Amino acid sequence: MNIGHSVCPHDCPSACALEVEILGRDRIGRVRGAAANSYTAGVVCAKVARYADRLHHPDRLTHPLLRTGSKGSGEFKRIGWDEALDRTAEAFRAATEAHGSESVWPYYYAGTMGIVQRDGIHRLRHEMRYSRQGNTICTSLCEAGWMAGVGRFTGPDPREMAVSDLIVVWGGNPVATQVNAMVHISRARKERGAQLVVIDPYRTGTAAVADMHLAPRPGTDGALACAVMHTSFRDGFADRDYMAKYSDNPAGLEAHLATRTPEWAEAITGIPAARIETFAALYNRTDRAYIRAGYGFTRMRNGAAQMHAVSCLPTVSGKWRHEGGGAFWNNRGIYNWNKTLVEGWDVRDTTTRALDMSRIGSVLTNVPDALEGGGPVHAMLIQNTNPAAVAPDSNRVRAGLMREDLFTCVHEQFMTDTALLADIVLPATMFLEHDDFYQAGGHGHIQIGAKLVEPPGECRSNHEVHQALALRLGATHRGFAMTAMELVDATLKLSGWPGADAIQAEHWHDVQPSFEDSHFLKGFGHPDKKFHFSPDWPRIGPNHAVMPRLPDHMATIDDASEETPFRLVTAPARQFLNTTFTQSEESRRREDRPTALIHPDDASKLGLQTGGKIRLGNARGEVVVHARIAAGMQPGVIIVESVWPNTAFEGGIGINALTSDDPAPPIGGAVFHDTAIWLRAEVFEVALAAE
Ligand SMILES: Nc1nc2c(c(=O)[nH]1)N[C@H]1C(S)=C(S)[C@@H](COP(=O)(O)OP(=O)(O)OC[C@H]3O[C@@H](n4cnc5c(=O)[nH]c(N)nc54)[C@H](O)[C@@H]3O)O[C@H]1N2
Ligand SMILES: Nc1nc2c(c(=O)[nH]1)N[C@H]1C(S)=C(S)[C@@H](COP(=O)(O)OP(=O)(O)OC[C@H]3O[C@@H](n4cnc5c(=O)[nH]c(N)nc54)[C@H](O)[C@@H]3O)O[C@H]1N2
Ligand code: SF4
Ligand SMILES: [Mo]
Repeated sequence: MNIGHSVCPHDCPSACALEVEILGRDRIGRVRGAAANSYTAGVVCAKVARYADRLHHPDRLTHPLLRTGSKGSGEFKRIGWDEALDRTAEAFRAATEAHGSESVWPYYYAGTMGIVQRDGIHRLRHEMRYSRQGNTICTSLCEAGWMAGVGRFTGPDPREMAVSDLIVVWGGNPVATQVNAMVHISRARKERGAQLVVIDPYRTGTAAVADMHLAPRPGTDGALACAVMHTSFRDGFADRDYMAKYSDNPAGLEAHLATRTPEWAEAITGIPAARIETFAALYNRTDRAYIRAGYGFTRMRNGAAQMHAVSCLPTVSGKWRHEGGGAFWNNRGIYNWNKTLVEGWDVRDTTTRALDMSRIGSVLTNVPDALEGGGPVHAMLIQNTNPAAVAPDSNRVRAGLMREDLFTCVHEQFMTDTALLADIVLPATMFLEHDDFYQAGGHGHIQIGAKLVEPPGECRSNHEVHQALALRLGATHRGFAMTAMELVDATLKLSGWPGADAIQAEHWHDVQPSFEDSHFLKGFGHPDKKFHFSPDWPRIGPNHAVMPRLPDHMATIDDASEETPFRLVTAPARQFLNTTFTQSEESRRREDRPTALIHPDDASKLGLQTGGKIRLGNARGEVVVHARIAAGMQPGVIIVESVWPNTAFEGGIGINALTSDDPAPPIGGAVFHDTAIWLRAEVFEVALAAE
């Protein structure tokens, strides 16, 4: 059988090297992880193994569509590509003429992580001087917190987890969200008897297989981290020589932590002090202790401070020095991209406004501060993302997308919640149907995924849409004249890497920095080469005044109150990837239905049983889900694994009706796991139905 080499394009730190069975010019079979890739190690998640279901799904969009009914009616008719592109270009031109170029807002995210197909939208944006986009929906809080202390986006090679003696998965759930990390963790457990500790508010799939699970109240990891560091100083595990050489303010930190005892942390986190001591003792006495920081614990109003606090641990005890020791969040800093051709850096005008993508609801409903002092948005190209479901404050997002004076063209693979609200819908190729190249967040490989099969119907790639719109709008950047593979090749070379042919020949190119660099033996990423316990927050983001001067619990979360006594976490679902894969029957079957996990004590107080219907709400909205009683979390914590489409919910609005688009300091960022809610059993309805 013909096997094609590719890369998983989805928004997942694993960026798996794939081997795809090619069954015909437009047909694939099974998808497997490449065994020879040292990070993928022959493993992929179940949802990608059955990618044929997604690629050949009967509901794929295959022709351009024009809305015929009222907005959101779901009534569309088939039109040709020329008409669809002409209408879109005309709407952009009309908005520009009437309201200026910044009234057009190209909007994108990470449906594909391919650099040409994902980021090429900027070339059109910059040349046309359309509004820019602040990319805050996923990584900005992690970035701010990591930058604050470490100063560079890399860390000890994730493959070193296989030679660690203790792996701490902090605020992430790799069993669901990046399964390959588990391969390396499992090796350490099998070969070295390594311990796995998971820090997560609920018993995730990863927590369920761990040696120890600490379940803090959401948004309190800063306190936990401080208590662990307190014990390091108290019990003689602080590495004073290391800190003298490699950190900015060890004496200040020690004095500050004197009062941050495990008892102090117990009151904030809800984790008993004795358990904090047990974990701290394990951490303190293990040299090869690897903290794998996830994203989850940063999706909070205090998220940047939480990430910073956690990244301080290995500095206090000097663990960065050891193989299999230190901390890792993401490798995005190692690739050295020159995106001039892809993004049009040479025509970028940084005086155009940048609108915060997480605040799309506020932007489109014309909240003045969200518009950054400018006027309303009147036209959008939405590509590679599904904001009607994934962005916070869904009721507001919907109200914005329903505006009659807003034109939207949505380029999609499926009729998503966002596409349903569009004026024009364009059908998009999938990754095996176009050329692209990829970096990895969770390891250090550059990979190329070339086109392997023909797309169905009239699907076109993102790059082809950029080219066609550029032609109609008069954008002439040389990147528009290049094919996707020419952009791949040229960008690789401009960035100092081998070209496309060379990388395709070796299948992937390993650019993980040396041991010395990734363990920061020559110093950390700041100009003074030190790790910063006292961050220079003003350098990191404009809203810095509230940030703690030293690692701490930052008490700015949306805490439980009398009216909203529960804390909601909307953690990722294993069989979906954000809303991608929500069309796949097998994924839906395995996820069952939108469900809230609830502590047994809370359930019994409310007279709730597993399967009972409950309504969750706050000032922003309400949703109805089914309850499932679950142990392994604290009372008062509710988990709704996400992101189900809006259409899967009674009332047609999904979980992000409850989440807020408050921009978290210091630099903005969505706070998906930081939501106070009330909860009601839907007994009234049950009683009525029984009559
Ligand atoms: N199957 C699947 N895989 C995915 C995704 C998906 O939706 N589904 N999404 C992809 C994307 S876009 C991303 S960014 C990554 C995200 O991958 P992760 O690093 O796993 O981050 P999150 O998805 O935000 O959340 C992970 C965990 O953080 C926990 N958490 C929430 N609040 C807190 C807290 O206050 N403290 C602590 N300690 N933990 C907390 C949640 O309960 C959850 O289990 O995964 C990618 N992979
Ligand atoms: N409640 C809650 N909400 C969340 C999160 C959470 O944990 N909880 N996680 C947040 C996070 S971390 C993120 S990153 C965001 C992600 O949000 P999005 O980036 O919007 O992710 P998806 O929902 O997967 O939507 C991606 C869309 O891109 C389409 N697509 C894929 N490839 C292509 C392509 O090549 N071309 C085009 N045109 N389209 C393509 C897919 O069909 C899919 O509909 O969601 C956020 N929303
Ligand atoms: S684990 Fe992540 S990168 Fe690997 S196949 Fe699954 S979604 Fe793709
Ligand atoms: Mo994400």
